[in-house]
Amino acid sequence: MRIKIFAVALIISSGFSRAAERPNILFIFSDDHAEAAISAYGSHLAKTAPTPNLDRIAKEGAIFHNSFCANSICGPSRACILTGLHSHTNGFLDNNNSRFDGTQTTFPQIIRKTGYQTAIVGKWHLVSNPTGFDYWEILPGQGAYYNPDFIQMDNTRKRYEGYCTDIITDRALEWLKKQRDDSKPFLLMCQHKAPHRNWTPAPRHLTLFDDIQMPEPPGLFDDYGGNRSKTLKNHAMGIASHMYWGHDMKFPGQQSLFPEHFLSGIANRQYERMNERQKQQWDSAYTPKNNKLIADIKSGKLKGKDITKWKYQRYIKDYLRTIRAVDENVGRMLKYLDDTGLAKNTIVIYSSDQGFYLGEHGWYDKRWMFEESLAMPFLIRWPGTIPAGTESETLIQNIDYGPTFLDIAKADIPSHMHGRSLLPAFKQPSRPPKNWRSSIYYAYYGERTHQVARHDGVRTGRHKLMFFPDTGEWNLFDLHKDPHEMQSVHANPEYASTLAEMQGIYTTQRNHFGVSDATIPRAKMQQAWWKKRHQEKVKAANKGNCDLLLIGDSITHGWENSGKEVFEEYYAGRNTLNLGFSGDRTQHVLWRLLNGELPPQVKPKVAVIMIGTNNTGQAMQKADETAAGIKAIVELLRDRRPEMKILLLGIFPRGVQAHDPKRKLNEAINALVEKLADQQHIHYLDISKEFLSEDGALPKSIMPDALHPNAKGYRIWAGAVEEKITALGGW
Ligand code: SGN
Ligand code: CA
Repeated sequence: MRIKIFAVALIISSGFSRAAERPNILFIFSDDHAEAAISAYGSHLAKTAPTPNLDRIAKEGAIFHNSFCANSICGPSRACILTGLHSHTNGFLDNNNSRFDGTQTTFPQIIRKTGYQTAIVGKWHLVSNPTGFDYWEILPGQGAYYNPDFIQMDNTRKRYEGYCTDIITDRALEWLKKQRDDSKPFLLMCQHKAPHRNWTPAPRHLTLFDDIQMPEPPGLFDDYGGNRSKTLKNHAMGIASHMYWGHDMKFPGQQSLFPEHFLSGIANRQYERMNERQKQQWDSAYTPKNNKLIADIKSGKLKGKDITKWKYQRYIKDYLRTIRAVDENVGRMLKYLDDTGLAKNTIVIYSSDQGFYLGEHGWYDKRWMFEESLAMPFLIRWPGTIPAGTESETLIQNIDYGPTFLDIAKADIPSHMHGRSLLPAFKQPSRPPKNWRSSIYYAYYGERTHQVARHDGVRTGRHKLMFFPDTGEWNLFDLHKDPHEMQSVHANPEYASTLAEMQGIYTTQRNHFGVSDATIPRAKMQQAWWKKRHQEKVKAANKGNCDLLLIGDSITHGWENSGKEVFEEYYAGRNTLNLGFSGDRTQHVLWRLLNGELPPQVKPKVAVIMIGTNNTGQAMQKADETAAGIKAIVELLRDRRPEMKILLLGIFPRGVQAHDPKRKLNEAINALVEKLADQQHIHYLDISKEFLSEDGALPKSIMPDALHPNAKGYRIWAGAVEEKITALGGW
């Protein structure tokens, strides 16, 4: 009986009692939907391709005109949303090599703990399976437009006959109808594949727009001059030169005609998935149009730039056709909310993982920090809170979504999150909230796909600064005078003070988020031994628990060599996992921890960390940057293992003499990281003195190369930390 009463009390004090007050959240999210393709944003396409259902969200709620992503590509944007963190901290930097570490704190996990029922349906694209959801059903990778497969919660796959956008909506509605627990508020993330490449329309939209010409965007024939980065012209995302006959232009089979205009090699894979009826509908829509193009080029009626214009029409119409299905399906969801009365207490948000080039700069795709792909649409309807017809200019970003949802759920926002709750921006949308940010930070980490050079930068209400590290170039844009970003004014003397000011903002933002080489997770897979060791460590970690975790570089690695005997004596009996890797810098440790060396079953009592001397030795990286790298490691461990004690060791002294510059640099790092200790979970110990002679020299008899301890050195080390480790681990 007593137990029962206790349980009821617990329910009342946690999520249950708040269920009624807390609104549901319907988050409708698409893939690559540019603002220009939502008529509420009022672009050149608004009249020819209206989106009435999306516009309805804006009309009954708010539209945000300065909404941006933090990294303009799929997986990374989604990871930013889930974690409230910039890419370098959530670890999902790019689509090619990243795997989302779902053991980190995400907003769905927290919101679920506070009593929300959570579900996600559709595109996920984060490699690992979703965590924090009561229900999920996701597309594998990019997913398919026709007759798509979905990964089920038991890891099996299920194929649904039909068109992807319709099916994702069906599945989301099905969940609402059959699985929703109406004693709880819900978070439903309905995430479309459309309008992602290869822009395959639904059967019912195959001839939509056939009888009209879509307006062309500014900059369709951009020449990449205007003092902009020389990397621009290396792109592989041009409408003129990088469209495939099959995949993009929807011609059947493998064409090889007119190779100066069309690439061959990738067929239309969606066609291959279609059933006979779908193929017939497809062929009857496309064949006449396709035949006409070939005839027109052959006869000389169409040549040069006109062919590019034709390609733009084919591209933009298919893209907008896929959006027509999105819009209709958003209409279905809104109708369901209306019909059931849920609309009143449900926040509806429409957004997309990033924007997209619809021919601006001659491009399709995204990645660049130029407006069209930096911008993320953001429409929100919140009856009773956001006045209908609100237009907001506040600078918002995808890292804000998580904190916002948590705030809506009346949950605490973890202090490590980079983003901020948008609630103040919703409540007083006419102007930016007090103390709001005046600039956003953006970073793209580079990938071979489409050959966009890595770059990062900041954007204020008026200016945009970009930095391209591979070429050392700065670009500066005045968005008021040059909204299409055709001219970089970084070298224009009239903008000298603006450049200096923007560079100051850039440095401040990077410092604020701790961005530098030391914090951007990095693998060393090109080194065979490192790759092998990493794989072995992942395997060892997956075998079972460990009680003592050692994290570091060659000095920690050395417990397996010069320190072996001492290790046997002190640590072998403590179920120890050694994650020391020769040559590693903070960024490599971060990568390893994010990529399998700390699986869920490893729950050490104590982690001993010593890292940073290679940031000094190999790069002479600034003390505050290396310290930020160490802090990032500590924060990652605090997030993943809140119960674990951390013993952070000051970096050992290096260099024979006390005044050795590298020694000094290590000391400066130590002075900064010492402050991380809270004496509760994080403890700091500097045992440098144990190694040094009275005059501060580092004796060869302990560290023969003035960097790595010998057996004697390892004995000194073990002796000096033993008391602390024993106390922390309760051994
Ligand atoms: C695929 C596309 C690219 C696109 C990336 C990233 N090629 O690789 O054009 O840039 O996805 O898109 S395709 O052959 O599959 O069409 S993202 O939305 O996942 O970021
Ligand atoms: Ca995308």
